[in-house]
Amino acid sequence: MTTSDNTPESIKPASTQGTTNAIAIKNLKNKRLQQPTTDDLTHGIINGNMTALSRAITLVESTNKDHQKKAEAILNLCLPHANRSIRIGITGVPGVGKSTFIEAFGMHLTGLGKKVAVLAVDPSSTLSKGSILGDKTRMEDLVKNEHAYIRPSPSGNSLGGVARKTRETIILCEAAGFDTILIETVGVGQSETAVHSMVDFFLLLKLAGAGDELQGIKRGIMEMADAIVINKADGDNLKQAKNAKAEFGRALHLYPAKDSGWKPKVLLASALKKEGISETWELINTYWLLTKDNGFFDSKRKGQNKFWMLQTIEERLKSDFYDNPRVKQELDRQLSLLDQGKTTPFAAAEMVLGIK
Ligand SMILES: Nc1nc2c(ncn2[C@@H]2O[C@H](COP(=O)(O)OP(=O)(O)OP(=O)(O)O)[C@@H](O)[C@H]2O)c(=O)[nH]1
Ligand SMILES: [Mg+2]
Repeated sequence: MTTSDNTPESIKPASTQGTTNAIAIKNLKNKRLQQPTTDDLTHGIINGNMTALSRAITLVESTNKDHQKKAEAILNLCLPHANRSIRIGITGVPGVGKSTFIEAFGMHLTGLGKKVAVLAVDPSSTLSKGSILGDKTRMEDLVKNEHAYIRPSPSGNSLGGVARKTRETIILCEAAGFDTILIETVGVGQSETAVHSMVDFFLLLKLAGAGDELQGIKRGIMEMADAIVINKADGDNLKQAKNAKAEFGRALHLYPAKDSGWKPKVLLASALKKEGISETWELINTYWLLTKDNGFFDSKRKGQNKFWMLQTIEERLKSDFYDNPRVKQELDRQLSLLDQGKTTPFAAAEMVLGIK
């Protein structure tokens, strides 16, 4: 069908209608005009505007190159306003009560006048695009609290990528005035190591009565913990929880002393009954005072910055290398030669690495 026929304007397909087109273009232009600039977003964040914060985090999470550039600019401008916070990692197996605990803990903190941001590093979201904080239902009050900000975990194809996004999101939240950052992760895999390298204090939630194997907790995670909170210490479970507290206390004594000069502690809590919540905060405060005083707090953050810089370089080198079309081609060729027994893994690797 041509557009030079005599069909009345009103029944022509939308794409050929002059007036509709003009309106569409105008709308598009308006929409572009409405897109805030990086300066707008930065200004908004620093003034505590939650919409600006959410938009900037969306840019951080985007894989679009333009968005990433914008995100970088915003991060640079926000950096001088960040850092004034305490970052707390909370880990534990599924069902231990992390979300319930964060709800109670977050409400307690906002009650003390704190501004609380809740983020997550969720290894499962890299596969299923799901989200650890999908269950916002467990944070009913905190979700509605104007001094709290809850952001579901970003998705991505590598834990490194997801962790980087979370780290950058921490900076944005701090610039927006959040002074307490809670980062939730499931304590069953690699993610808690990533979270450990971005927090000041690492809290492990455990259950009484379930063996370590059953709880899927590796010894390494116990060693990383600055505190172990035995949750669900209520009802029939209380006696068992008290026993577990004594047992974990003894176990922690066996670990080597930490550089922080801090001796990890064990506490009992019932997130459901909101017990042990204020005690947990007091404990973290004691840690903060100690490590601020002995210089560990600041030196740990500096160490983490170096770690993330090197991590970023590594990630970039790897992705640049594998994205190179000539590398892809040579890789395929060498894999097939290897398959046919015509080369060795080392010779094949050398050939691929030799691509410039
Ligand atoms: N009795 C008791 N139940 C609790 C307590 N804390 C949490 N629960 C219950 O335990 C279940 C799991 O709690 P969640 O807060 O969703 O646990 P989670 O660790 O966030 O779980 P995932 O998000 O799946 O990793 C829920 O049914 C809670 O009501 C507690 O202190 N006492
Ligand atoms: Mg949860």
